[in-house]
Amino acid sequence: NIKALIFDLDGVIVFTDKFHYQAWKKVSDKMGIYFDETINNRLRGVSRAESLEIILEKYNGELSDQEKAEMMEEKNIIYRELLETMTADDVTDDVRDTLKKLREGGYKLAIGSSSKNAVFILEKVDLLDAFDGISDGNNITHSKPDPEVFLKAADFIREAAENCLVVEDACAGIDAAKAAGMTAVGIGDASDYGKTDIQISSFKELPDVINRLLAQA
Ligand code: B16
Ligand code: MG
Repeated sequence: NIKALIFDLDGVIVFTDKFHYQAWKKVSDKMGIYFDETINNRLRGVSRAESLEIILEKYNGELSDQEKAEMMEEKNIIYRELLETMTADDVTDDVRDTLKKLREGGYKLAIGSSSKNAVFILEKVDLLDAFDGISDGNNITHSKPDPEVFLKAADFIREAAENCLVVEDACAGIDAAKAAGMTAVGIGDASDYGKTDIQISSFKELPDVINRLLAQA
């Protein structure tokens, strides 16, 4: 019985991969590391530290933990400058209206994101109040595909995992949702991933998807 929805942030509610790309590109260019959009696609849903490890596959050399930390810090400063340009217009009407409709329907809504910048992003796009709980990169020790981020989200909104439906754009996120014992809805990149329970092509299909699940229950 679906009583709550947990949303991934990047790739579902907002689209910041272009900013991740620009920021990582600056940092990798400075180090002479090859980086392109294809590599950037592999960073979807992956933590900052794991993203750096993927980028460093093209680096011939060894970096100390301190040097890696500096690269991540530099990337994050550039990324946050780019995030500063975001406004309410960076969320589609479909997303905003659907969230409103779901809340009016009595569903609890939460965020389950790997990002440490989740609250900052939600503030910028004026969606902080749309959610009852936010689980993000700051409250987890294991990133997706580990279920921790979604289990914490369910905890925050006091809902049993089996009553939660997760909306995700990344395969690692779908795996995490299934490992948490939740229903997984794939959108965007994850929409044709074999492990999704339900695939959608647009956010506004969500209320119908839930109604269908409730009718089956
Ligand atoms: P940050 P999500 C993820 O967000 C992004 O998809 C991923 O590309 C990024 O590396 C990760 O957050 C960490 O972000 O550097 O801001 O902590 O899709 O889980 O909402
Ligand atoms: Mg995502």
